[in-house]
Amino acid sequence: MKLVVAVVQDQDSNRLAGALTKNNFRATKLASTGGFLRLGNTTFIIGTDDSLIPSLLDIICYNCRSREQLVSPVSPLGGNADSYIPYPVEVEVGGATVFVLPIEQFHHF
Ligand code: 2BA
Repeated sequence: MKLVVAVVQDQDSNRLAGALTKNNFRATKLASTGGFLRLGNTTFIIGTDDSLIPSLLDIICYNCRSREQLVSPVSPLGGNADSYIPYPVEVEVGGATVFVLPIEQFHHF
């Protein structure tokens, strides 16, 4: 058995949750925040059999799009302004960041 942790953009979370339910995957949705952009995103935790990992990854990949996001750099108050970029910078975010972890034990009481 594996634990899949998938960080996705909020815009894709309902679509992905629906697709997971439709395909009989059990999932928990957590509200999360990206460390870099400091924007809300959604983290899914999904426990499933090893044999189902490829189809789960297909579902995540199909339902999560990558998007351009503008980052406004914070001004360096009292700091060195030499390296400060005074305009928003575009970064590409997602589709999804996915970790697949082994599960030592699973209990469902
Ligand atoms: P954020 O940390 O807010 O990152 C959003 C996007 O900003 C990233 O998209 C990436 O394109 C860019 N980015 C992040 N850190 C950067 C840095 N140090 N320098 C330059 N650009 C940077 P994604 O890579 O698609 O990541 C989307 C979200 O997935 C992240 O949001 C974070 O919440 C999660 N994530 C990504 N990699 C992770 C990791 N290794 N561990 C835990 N969470 C991760």
